[in-house]
Formats: sequence, C-alpha cells, structure tokens
Amino acid sequence: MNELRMHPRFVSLEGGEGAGKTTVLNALRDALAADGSEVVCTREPGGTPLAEMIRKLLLDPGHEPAAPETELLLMFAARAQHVREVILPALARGAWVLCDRFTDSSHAYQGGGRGIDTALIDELERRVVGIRPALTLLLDLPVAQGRARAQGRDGTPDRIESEQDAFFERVRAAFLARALSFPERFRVLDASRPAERVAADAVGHLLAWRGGA
Ligand code: T5A
Repeated sequence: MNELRMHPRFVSLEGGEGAGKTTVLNALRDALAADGSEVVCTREPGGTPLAEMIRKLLLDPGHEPAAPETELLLMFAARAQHVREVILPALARGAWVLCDRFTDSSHAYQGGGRGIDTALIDELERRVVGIRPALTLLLDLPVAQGRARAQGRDGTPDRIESEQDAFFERVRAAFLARALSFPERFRVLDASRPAERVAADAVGHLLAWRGGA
C-alpha cells in the first residue's frame, strides 16, 4: 500500500473527549439505514478482536507511561488491522462505514498532543492505511465542557483521559488546523449545543453529502 484514496461511503467522526460522537453516530446510522442501506458502525482504536486488545493496552492506566512513538505505532497497528478486516471489506460489498475516530485522531492526539512530527504520521497513513474518509464531521467544543461530560460517566479515567488540560487544548487546536487544511472533507459542528441539535446538524451534513456524492 503506498497511495491514499478517499472512499465516498467512508465517513469519520472526530472530536475531543466527551464531544458526543457516540450519540451522533447513532443518529447518522439511523438516517443512512432508513432506505435499507447497510451501515457498519465501528470505532478506533479497535473494531476487530485484535485491535480491541491493542485498545486495552493503549488505554490501560496501569502500566508504565507509553513513549509517544509507542503510542503512535500501536494506534497504527490497530488501524492497519481494522482497515483490512472491517473497513475495506465493508466498502467493497457496498456498505457505508461510520467510524468513531480515524487517522485525524492520530494527527490531533499524537501529533498535536504529544508533538510527533506530522510527516511521520502522513507517511504511516500513506503506507499502512491507504484510505481516508471522504467526509469527516468534527464535533468541536471547549475542553472544559468536554471533560466535564466525560467525567460525568461512571468509571475511572483511562490513560489518555488522565492528561492535563494543556494536552487537550493542543488536541483541539490540531483538529481545527486539520479542518482548515482539508475544507472539502471536514464539516465543523458546534458540539456545545444540546445533543439533539448537534445530531440533526450532523445528519443534515451527511445527507447533503450523500445527495451530492
Ligand atoms: N486516540 C484515538 C488517540 O490518541 N489516537 C488515535 O489515533 C485514536 C483513534 C479513545 C481514546 O484514544 C485516543 C482518543 C481517546 O482519548 P474513547 O473512550 O473512544 O478512547 O474516547 P472518546 O472517543 O473521547 O469517547 P468518549 O465517550 O469520551 O466521547 P464521545 O463518544 O465523543 O462522547 P459520548 O457520546 O460518549 O458523550 C459523552 C457524555 O456526554 C453526554 C453523553 O450523554 C455522555 O454522557 N453528551 C452530551 N451532553 C450534553 N450535550 C450534548 N450535546 C452531549 N452529547 C453527549
């Protein structure tokens, strides 16, 4: 694999912690499935049994701190498996694929957050992943608001959720910079609004995209 291609039925959802991606994903799935289309909802890191094991390693706060490069390569190891086992087969049989996070998260978290060189991430994307969503919905909201939502759920914070606010400010800035760099692919949504308004907006963007695709 050495080329990047965009697939019109491949859609990703991105955003910081607690942005509301899971909530929006369900609304998108229902909107696409209304005409009988097959819709595959999946997530990263994860999406296959092996990739979910890598996710556990990545998010477990119990082991020693991961070096940024270790974190990046594990993200891409999970993604390589996910693309080959789930995403490409689903697209090949005509399904839509809705993915909760994809390579833009690596640019935001490992690039913006951890300071890894963008050129390395681009190279891994091209050589290991080979595919990019044609539409990316970025749910943007202030860091404090997202963290308050995420902390409102049960359970202890995972390894990445335990980072400081400054880390998440860099993540947010990197997502917004990606959106500015790829305006034809990104739609930025104000995720600080009530969930049903954010979901309706996201569905509007997706159906408009489908109509024009
Ligand atoms: N990661 C991932 C990387 O570092 N690099 C990568 O390449 C990839 C792929 C994944 C972690 O891995 C990192 C990023 C992440 O830190 P995760 O558990 O999947 O871990 O983390 P998140 O994707 O951030 O999952 P969250 O569950 O925190 O966020 P969601 O899915 O965006 O939020 P959601 O829908 O669960 O909502 C959170 C809470 O807010 C409420 C919901 O009811 C819920 O309680 N809510 C709202 N409340 C008010 N108004 C709204 N509009 C609301 N929308 C949702």
